[in-house]
Amino acid sequence: GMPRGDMRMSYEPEDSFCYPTSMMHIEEVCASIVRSHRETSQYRVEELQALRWKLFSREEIHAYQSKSMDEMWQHCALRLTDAVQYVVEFAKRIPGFRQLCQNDQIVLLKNGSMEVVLVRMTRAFNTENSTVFFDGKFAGTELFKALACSDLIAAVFDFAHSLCALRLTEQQVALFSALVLINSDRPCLEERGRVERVKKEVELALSHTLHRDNQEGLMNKLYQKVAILKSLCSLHIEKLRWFRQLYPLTVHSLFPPLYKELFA
Ligand code: MHQ
Repeated sequence: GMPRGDMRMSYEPEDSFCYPTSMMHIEEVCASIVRSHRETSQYRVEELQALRWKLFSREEIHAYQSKSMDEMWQHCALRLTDAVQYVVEFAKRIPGFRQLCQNDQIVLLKNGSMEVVLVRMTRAFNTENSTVFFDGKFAGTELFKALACSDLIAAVFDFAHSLCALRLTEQQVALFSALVLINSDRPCLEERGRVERVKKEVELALSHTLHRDNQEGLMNKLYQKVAILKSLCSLHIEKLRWFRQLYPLTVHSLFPPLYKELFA
């Protein structure tokens, strides 16, 4: 199952996050989320920037395209799971997340971790040639041909393009990622009110940052992206169901447990 051992957090008084909202407090929430993002971001932006012209050769692309469908799915599931693991770590460090009940923590991660991976993808995306950092180099959509879900891949790349166009700072990416995770509209939350309270804090932190950056107009644009993220993640789940019907044993025996737990 979900690494419950991992998810179980030391006891903290439950009102540790409901002191009155003051400017000082919001600054602290901002700083804490930005730090958590930095510490769990898997790759630093400067690192990714430096590698952005390191492309796969024709031969390498061909090798990926020649993989069998189940082999390529397994490979991508592994890469995605690595990325998701960093997002789980990020979530645990969002002020208030660890104080939510375990059910709600899992609900938020099941619904939001892939969405945050896609938000983080913008840091690893080169808009000039539509490539993404994958396995140490930059890859275009054609490299993922063997997955046989070109519609999903095209939609994910389109999304990366449109989110990159907003030119978010690292701070804005951090706070937007937190807002995507702490979504009190997710089905099956047990203590929706508490999630709502944490969400309000994160929302305040994001709007505070946008105000400081003189970019309040971004808030609406970001909320538009939330809807697209939701549809991309449903498409991912739909593709996984389709794949599992074709290759049940691959999913059962070879996919990472965390990937199955969150998405299957
Ligand atoms: C992260 C690093 C990172 C890691 C993995 C159908 C299916 C199973 C998968 C990257 C979709 C294929 C992912 C690996 C493809 C869209 C997935 C496979 C930021 C995100 C990033 C770059 C992931 C982006 C999405 C990728 C390429 O820090």
